[in-house]
Amino acid sequence: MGGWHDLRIDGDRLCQRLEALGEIGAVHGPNGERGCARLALTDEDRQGRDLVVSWMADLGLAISMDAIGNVVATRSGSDPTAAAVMVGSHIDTVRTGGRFDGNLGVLCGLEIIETLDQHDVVTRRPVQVAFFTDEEGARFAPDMLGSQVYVGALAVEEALDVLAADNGARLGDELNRIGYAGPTPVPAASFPHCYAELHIEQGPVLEQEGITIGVVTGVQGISWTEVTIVGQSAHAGTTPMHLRHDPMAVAARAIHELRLVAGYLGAPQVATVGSLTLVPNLINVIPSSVVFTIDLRNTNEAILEGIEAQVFAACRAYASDEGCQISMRTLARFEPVEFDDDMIDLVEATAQRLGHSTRRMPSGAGHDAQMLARVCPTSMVFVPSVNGLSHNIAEYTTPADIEAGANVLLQVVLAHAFE
Ligand code: HGY
Ligand code: MN
Ligand code: MN
Repeated sequence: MGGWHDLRIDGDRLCQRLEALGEIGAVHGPNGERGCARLALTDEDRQGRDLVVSWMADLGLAISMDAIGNVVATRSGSDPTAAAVMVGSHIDTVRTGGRFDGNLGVLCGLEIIETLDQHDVVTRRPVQVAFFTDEEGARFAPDMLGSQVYVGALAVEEALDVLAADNGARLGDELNRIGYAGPTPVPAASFPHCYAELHIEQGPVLEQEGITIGVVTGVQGISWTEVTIVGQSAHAGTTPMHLRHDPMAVAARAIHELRLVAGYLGAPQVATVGSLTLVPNLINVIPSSVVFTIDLRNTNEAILEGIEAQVFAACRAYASDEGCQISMRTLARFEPVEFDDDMIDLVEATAQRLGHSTRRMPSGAGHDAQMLARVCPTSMVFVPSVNGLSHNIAEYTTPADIEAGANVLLQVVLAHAFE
């Protein structure tokens, strides 16, 4: 085929950037694990943003920052009126995050652009690399917050008023504090011609099947709920069991029910209680209140709605049995997303042309791509996660798989950039 079909990225340069960005908020484990903690809009996130923006500037890109802190950097094409080909992801992490989740997709975008520059490639369409604010949602729910605002799925005013789970800070104030409340209006005035995202799988499937490239067909539905149960705080030693109103007893039954229902439904249903807070959280005091989160996901919307109804009804029944009050707050709710058939086919054909094994699969994790899919043809490229680990400081993907995924993304970009 020749021409741009033979173009390849510089894997070492990409891995060096991953290493450098991974040093910001670095978390070292007892067994040599090297993770990252750059929760959205913290000082570490600012430092990470500053480093990536400096790399964008070094590449001479036109950099725009919008009102929710999304950053989009553009390499010009020969036709300035043409809609851009966009790649991107996020650079915020969970508190026990890895160096690859999100970061790989953004830094691969920079690597693609540097490769095009190195080979004096002139594309017709502009090529853009973006990082979106608060993809994780771990500090400011919902997740994919910045890309939702970018596509118009969430009003910026509502997003700016979200309060942080850790210290109650207002998102808009934190955005101002770190200097990333940008001038570009949201939603975006125009959308990309297409969007593609390179991301680690964050699960065990590719590794277990010995597959290099995951051709992502869509993203499963996501349901996040915060449950607050209020009981009667009392002495642990003097209060008979039948006279208690113990919110922890309600939470324990609810969490057990969650596991039973998810187990009964089987894959792909998943259910997680990742956060639980007792007040006053003391050994000899029956709690006054318990707050916990429920994360439910399924590729099938009807089944997801079914488990939500079943679990929420169980929570209410258990609270009533115990004489406790219960309230629930939806933190995030996204239906399953199907990506664009042509983009999926392109990712698959490109990976196979480059000689890689492939398998089609939905994403278990949420991604900015599921928001971009609302406004332009979108798909994703997955590469394996060692031991299937992510949202864990042991998160790792090999340089060979990183290079394979990045070259697939490069070729997907070029397939659209000249048309
Ligand atoms: O929760 C998720 O799936 C993503 O990491 N925000
Ligand atoms: Mn991610
Ligand atoms: Mn993540």
